[in-house]
Amino acid sequence: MKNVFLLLCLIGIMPAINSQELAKSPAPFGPLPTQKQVDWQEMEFYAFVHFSLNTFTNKEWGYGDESPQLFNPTALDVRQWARIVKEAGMKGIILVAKHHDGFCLWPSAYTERSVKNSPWENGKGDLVKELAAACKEYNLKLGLYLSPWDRNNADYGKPEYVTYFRNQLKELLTNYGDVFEMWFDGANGGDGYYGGANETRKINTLTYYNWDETYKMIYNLAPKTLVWGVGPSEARWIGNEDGRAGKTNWSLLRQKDELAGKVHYTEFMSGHEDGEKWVPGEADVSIRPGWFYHAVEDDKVRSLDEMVDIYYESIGRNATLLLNLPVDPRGLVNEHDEARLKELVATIKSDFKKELLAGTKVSADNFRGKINDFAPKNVIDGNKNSYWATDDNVTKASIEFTFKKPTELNRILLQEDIKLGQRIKAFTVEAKVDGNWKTIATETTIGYKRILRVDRVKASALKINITDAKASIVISNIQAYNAPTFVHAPEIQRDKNGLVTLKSDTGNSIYYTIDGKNPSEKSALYTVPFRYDKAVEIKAISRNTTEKINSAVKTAKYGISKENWKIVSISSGDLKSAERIIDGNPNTDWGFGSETNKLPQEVIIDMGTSIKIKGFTYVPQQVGNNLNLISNYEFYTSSDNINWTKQSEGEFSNIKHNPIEQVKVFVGVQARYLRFVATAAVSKGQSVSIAEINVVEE
Ligand code: FUL
Repeated sequence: MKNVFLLLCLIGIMPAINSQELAKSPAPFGPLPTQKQVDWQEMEFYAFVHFSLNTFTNKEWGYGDESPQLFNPTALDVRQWARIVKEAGMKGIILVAKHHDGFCLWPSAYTERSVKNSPWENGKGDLVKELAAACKEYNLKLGLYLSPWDRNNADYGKPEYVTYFRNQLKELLTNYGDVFEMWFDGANGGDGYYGGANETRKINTLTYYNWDETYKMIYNLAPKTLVWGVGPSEARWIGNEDGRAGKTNWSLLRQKDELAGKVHYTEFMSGHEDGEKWVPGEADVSIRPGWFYHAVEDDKVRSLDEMVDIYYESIGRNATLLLNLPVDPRGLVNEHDEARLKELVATIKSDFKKELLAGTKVSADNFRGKINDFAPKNVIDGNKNSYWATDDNVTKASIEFTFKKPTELNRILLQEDIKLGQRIKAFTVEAKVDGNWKTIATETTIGYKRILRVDRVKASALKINITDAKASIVISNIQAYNAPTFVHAPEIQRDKNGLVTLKSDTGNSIYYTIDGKNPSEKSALYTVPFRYDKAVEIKAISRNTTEKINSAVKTAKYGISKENWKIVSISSGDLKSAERIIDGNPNTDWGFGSETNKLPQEVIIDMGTSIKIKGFTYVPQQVGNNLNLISNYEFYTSSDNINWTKQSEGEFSNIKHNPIEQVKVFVGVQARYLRFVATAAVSKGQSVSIAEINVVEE
């Protein structure tokens, strides 16, 4: 008998240890991801491309009446997009195949509003097809955005439109190979062209599209496609368009409540600890303020500082990162965006250059079984399928890493094995510095991936204490790194009177230029605020003088200062307080007085002198929960405060979810007086507020 056992062991049929020593794997806990969701989460970083009629009309949302003839890229090259995305280490591209204005980037059989009626490739082109081929060539996955809202379609709001929408979905899911993600945006219903009706159409997003049926159809046609957004989706919006997840981020959601309209989108940042379904977060953000390309934003590409924060606050907080590269009217990813993306990738690469825990001695105060199956050292073996697991019911435990010699570190990366559920509710990190344990982080969830940025410590040992979990602990990976010191670029502010203040992290020096040249440590050293009231481009860097490292360059462009600006009249409230509209500080705002709910409201500004302007900007209120946003406006100029000319009117598209400075340009005009009228608010019965009005000088 003994011989038979040995023989079976030798040929590998039976394990060579007796069954009592063999521990059972931990049972899965709570809602679990499907394999599709696990594969998707492992993609981590992928690109978004917004490119459509809006690129040519300079809008964020088209009304639906724009001519397809305007779609005319001169040098469109999808292989350039794919190359840039691939080089950045991203794993796929989600293309906006149809945005809210209804224009289709593929020759849909169900509408004339598509590339087939554009001059591009003489109407023979199919952008979805071209991109699908480029993705294949570069080994990237293709995802598609089909806007459920269609401001062009005459049937929008009727059952016929839902059939149309599904027909288009069918086209996209069957003609272009695998689609890894289908994106359904939450903006639905409102005013639009609607086949010439030019009216407002409200629909109930929860019921109108009959999502259950629509999803059934999708899964029948394309079971590999993960569906994002509205409806019973498999991944959720992160609740903002800044690309930032909550520090606490559960991949769970009370989706039943959500589908009953009981969840506010701000809850998406953290998900729900008690959610009944696995619906992980995807953080979406554009590399510049708008989703579509606007030339005026060429110098407003998000700073490297911001991009690095976004990376750590999305991928580093258990979300995926969907980064938008707005393709420009040539049909190319713009060079400003490509340059910033490269800087981001270089920074992240150098942050994670050398892993430090791999050679350490690992121990834990608890692990299941007596052999290696679930031993603590599994977290440093580089195998994502092996893990450290505690005995059932052990929800508090510590894992310790001892370095061969004291080691400097400032990044810690942790991963749960999500196939068994998301379990950890709280943990702390301790470092042994000069023989004493010091707590360097106190945190909440981990999930698929959590990355902590901590102050650099020189530690002889590192300890992770799981202090609370829903079930036994299952951690597949823990790493540590010593990222190079990141020097934050300085802040540049100029007030109404032209007083310039530069700020940087304590201990750093600031150098600046006002002649447009890039500053270095040889440029002027900033010591105290200085006055500069003329039009100027200020460029500044921070320098960590100990390590001799400079930050990226921060640029701020100003027209002449607002020193001579005055509020001439305001439709409600007092003139003095309304000065906040022109005080040069976006963090102070003016809310229209008592009878505020009544629109329109308006302000008249005297710039003190006549200048040539080609646009204005409205900075919405930045501070607070209710931003009192203006959705529609009229803008007039005058040289005498008597005769006014309307220069622009329209909507601040997408301001609700992306409350950034709104830039509106028009044909250059000489003006001294400005009249800004708020004609509609984002929420009905809401007061409106203005943080700042600026002009775009010619
Ligand atoms: C939003 C849309 O309204 C924007 O235009 C953009 O497409 C963004 C990604 O989603 O809600």
